[in-house]
Parts: sequence; structure tokens; C-alpha cells
Amino acid sequence: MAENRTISFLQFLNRLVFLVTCLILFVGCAGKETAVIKIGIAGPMTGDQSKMGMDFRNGVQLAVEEWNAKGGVLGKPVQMLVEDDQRDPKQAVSVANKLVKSGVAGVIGHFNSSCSIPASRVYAEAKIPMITPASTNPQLTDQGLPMVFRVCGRDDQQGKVAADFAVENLKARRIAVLHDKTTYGQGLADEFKRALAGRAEVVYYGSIIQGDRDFRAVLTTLKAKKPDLYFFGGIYPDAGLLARQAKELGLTAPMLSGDGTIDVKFLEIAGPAAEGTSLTFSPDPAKIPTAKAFLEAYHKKFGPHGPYSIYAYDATYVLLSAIQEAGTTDGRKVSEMIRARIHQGALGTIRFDAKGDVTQAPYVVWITKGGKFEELR
Ligand code: ABU
Repeated sequence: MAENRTISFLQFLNRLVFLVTCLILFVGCAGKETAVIKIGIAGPMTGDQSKMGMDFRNGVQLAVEEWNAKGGVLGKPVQMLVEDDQRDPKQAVSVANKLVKSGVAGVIGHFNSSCSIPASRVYAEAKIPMITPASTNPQLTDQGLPMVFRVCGRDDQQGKVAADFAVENLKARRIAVLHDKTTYGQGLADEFKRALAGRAEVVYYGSIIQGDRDFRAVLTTLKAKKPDLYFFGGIYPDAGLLARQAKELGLTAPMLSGDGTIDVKFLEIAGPAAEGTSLTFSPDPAKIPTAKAFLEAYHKKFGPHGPYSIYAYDATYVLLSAIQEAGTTDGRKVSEMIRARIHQGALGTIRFDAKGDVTQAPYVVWITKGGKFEELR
């Protein structure tokens, strides 16, 4: 009898320990899951492209503050975890792993296609939706990862608009093509070159090294080919130096570039040599009625917007609205909701196709005039 009572007491103790452990785990997990909704923001927050990283962060912050002011998502406050990929693909993978470990419900990022592509595989493996505001290289969504989206266009679309403009508007017949050897820069240069086929002669095709300070050697070779125009696939810090040094060398052919160059930093670096540069990008948000409230709020809080601030803002709304409507942070369900919903963003209506690309990406041409960018068509 006494032995039976001892066993019962031990069993009771065991059960008690088990129940307390479950309770601790439950409260711990519940605390983790229910306290906040975490979202990651990843991009170049330091270094020569930090302006882009800050534009991302500010756009996301504005959206998050608006959601939190209305009670958050699923009744919980949204918390931003900002990570710096330093525009380095290896660092991007490391940052992606860190964000996954932190339990983010989704990621807004990255900026560089060379970072977004390897990072997207980390997020896809962890079943976490990723929406890039700015990575335009086709490979990103051509991988067929169901949790990967972009709210911007693609370089096969952008390259064709640039080539049409070069041939039809600028009447260029002898064209030099230059890129920075990155996934984006070379990819865009190649799309541009492909779209030129049979319409103009590519008299020079070459590259620079991203981050170099002296491009005079390559520009001297390029100048000797007497092009009517030179195209650059790359980002504004290098584009600014190229434009300045090209002018110093007496190259009169104008530069044509893409969305990676259209930033005030390009104007600052190039100075008067920026004049006449044309660029492909999306239409001016100042002419889009739905962007008005965003622009007012952003300017009041942060000052002038960058090219991709509004894309980061819309990407955040896409993610948070999908979580809210899915009623869960389960990445698979959130991704299905992102794909199923018609999003009304600051840029207008946003819809995704089966690949995760937007169904409409209207590229237009901008020109640098009087020290400013102006939409041309
Ligand atoms: N699309 C502009 C630059 C970012 C990237 O795609 O690498």
C-alpha cells in the first residue's frame, strides 16, 4: 500500500514537472508569437550605396508607423529589424540567415539583384515571403520561388525601353555599352544590347570594376570608337564618376543609363557633366494621384524621397495587408495571399503574376536638365 502511494506520488511529480514544462514552453512560444509582428528590412545601409538603404528604411518605417497607429497587424505592433548587406552577396546571405533566425514574418529587400538572388534562396527555404522594392534582374523571379516577389519592373522590360529611346529618339547608330560586372549592371547592359540588335552598331562593349575611382583608361578606349551614345549598366556612385571623367576627357557622346543611376547622388558626383544624361525609370510619383499622401507624409518626416522610397513603402503595405487578410504569419499562406490580392498602393494598383513579378511595370525615360531629373515620356 505504502509502495503504491510512493509510486503514485512519483507519478504525480512527473506529471507536475511535465505540465509545468508545457506551460513554460507554451507561455514562452506564445509570448514570442504574439508580442509583435517582426519584419526584416535588408539593403546597403552603409557604404557608397547607403542612400538607397536609407530610402528603403524610411519608406518601410513610414508604412509601419501608419499600421501601428491603426492598431498594428493581427492586433499586434509591427517591429522593424533593419540589416545591412553592404551590397555584398555573401553578407546578404548572412543577413538573410540572421533575419530568419530572428523570426521575421517577411522581408522587404534587398536592393542589389546580386544580393536579392542568393538571399531569396535562404528566405524560400525558411518559407518566409520576400518582396524587393528595387532588384530588377530577371533571374530573381525566373528562379520559380513561390515566396519571392518584386514591386518594381524587370531589366528585360527596361533594356528594351532604353534601346528604343537610343535608336528612335536619340537616333544613335554607333553605341558603346559599358557595365559594372554586377548581376544588375551587366544584365541590364546585355538586355539593352540584345534589344539594339539590327538597329544600331555596338562599337564598344566593356566593363569597369564597381567602386573603382578612376575610369579614364576604359573611357579613353571607348572615346576612340567615336560612339554617338554610351550606355552604362550600373549604380549612381560609378555612373557619377564616369560622367564626370568622360567630360574631362572630352567625350561628347551623352550617357544613357538605368534605374540604378537615377538618384540625386549621381547629380552631386557628376556635377555639370550630368547634364543631358538620359535614364530609364518608372513615371514620376508627383504625377500619380494615389502617391500624393505618401509624398506629403514622407517629405514632412524625412525630406526628399529617393527613387525607391515609394516602392519600399508599397512593398511593406503589400506584406502587412497580406498577413492581415491571411489572418496568420504562416509564410505559405501569406505568399498565397500576396499573389491573390489586388493591392491598392501609393503607386496605384499592384498585382502579381505567377512568377512574383508585377503585371504592369511602365518604364519611361528621364533626362537630366538644369541639374534635375525630368520625366521625358
Ligand atoms: N534595379 C536597380 C539596382 C538594383 C539591382 O537590381 O541590382
